[in-house]
Amino acid sequence: MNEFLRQLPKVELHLHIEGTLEPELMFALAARNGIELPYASVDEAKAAYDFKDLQGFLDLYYQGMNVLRNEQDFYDLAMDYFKRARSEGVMHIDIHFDPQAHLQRGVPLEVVMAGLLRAKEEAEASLDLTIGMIMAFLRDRPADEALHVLEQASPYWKFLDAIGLDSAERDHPPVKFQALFARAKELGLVRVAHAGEEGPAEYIAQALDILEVQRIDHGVRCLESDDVVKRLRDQQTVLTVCPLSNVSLKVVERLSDHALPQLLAEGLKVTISSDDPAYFGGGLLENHLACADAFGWDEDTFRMLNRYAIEEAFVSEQRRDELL
Ligand code: ES4
Ligand code: ZN
Repeated sequence: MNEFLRQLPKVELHLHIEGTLEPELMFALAARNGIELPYASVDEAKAAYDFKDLQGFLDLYYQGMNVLRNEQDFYDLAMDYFKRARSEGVMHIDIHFDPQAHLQRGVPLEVVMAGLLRAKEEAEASLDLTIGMIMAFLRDRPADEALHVLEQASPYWKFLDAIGLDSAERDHPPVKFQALFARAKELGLVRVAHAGEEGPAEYIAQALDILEVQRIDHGVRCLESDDVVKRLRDQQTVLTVCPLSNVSLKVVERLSDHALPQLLAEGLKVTISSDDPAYFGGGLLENHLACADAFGWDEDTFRMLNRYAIEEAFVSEQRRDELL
């Protein structure tokens, strides 16, 4: 099974590029940029990645990305991950990135976009890997700031496949971003949103009804509402479920307790992703291996999950045919 999963051409729909920052690169960039880290060593950083909940993780995630200052830093971050993912058999990644988290620190949008787009272009030219771009907005920041950033991003609209919604979910319901998502729709951008990770099933319903999203990121708490499950099944809305993330952030205690088998049994269009691999114990291959171990899935199940991901990925028709 391990060899099968390594070889299986895999597609990842839910990945935060800032969450791929391995401690080794964090230290290298800190040295390059003259930044002091709150950790004495790589091991000390890794030891700190023991999270109580989503907020506990987000605190370290925003602190970690403080080493990203220059265009080359964003390029190195992304290119390092693209190479690692490719070596694990990943063929396509839709990446989320968080402009507000960088703007807030005084890093201009142009710096972020130039680095990420250069890495995307080079990976697509040299690695047989394709990359989709999801500009994500921070739900724990004001809605008008998000709208302003989307307008400021006008030179880059043509490079975006979608907008997303992430960060602290509790008390930040999708409805807060109704105007942002309406504007994205007007611009012809696809919409996705994190919902039902720590927030209630009601937030999934809001994301579908009010934000008109094409995918739900996470969505595991849909099982708390028969009505929401029915809607997700009827519309075959993709859920990008992140097994190791859910364990790390205590959404579930153990992977063997995870609702993934139940989500599949409900007839939902489930896919597997890694979310923030540098913080949650591994990339897409590790997530597959952990699922094989916890659920005993057969090869056909993994083939089906990756087919779902390919069907939903932000790729050209030609690339989709290649991958299917
Ligand atoms: C995130 Cl796991 C998770 N949830 C919400 N927002 C995020 N940003 C980065 N990782
Ligand atoms: Zn996420």
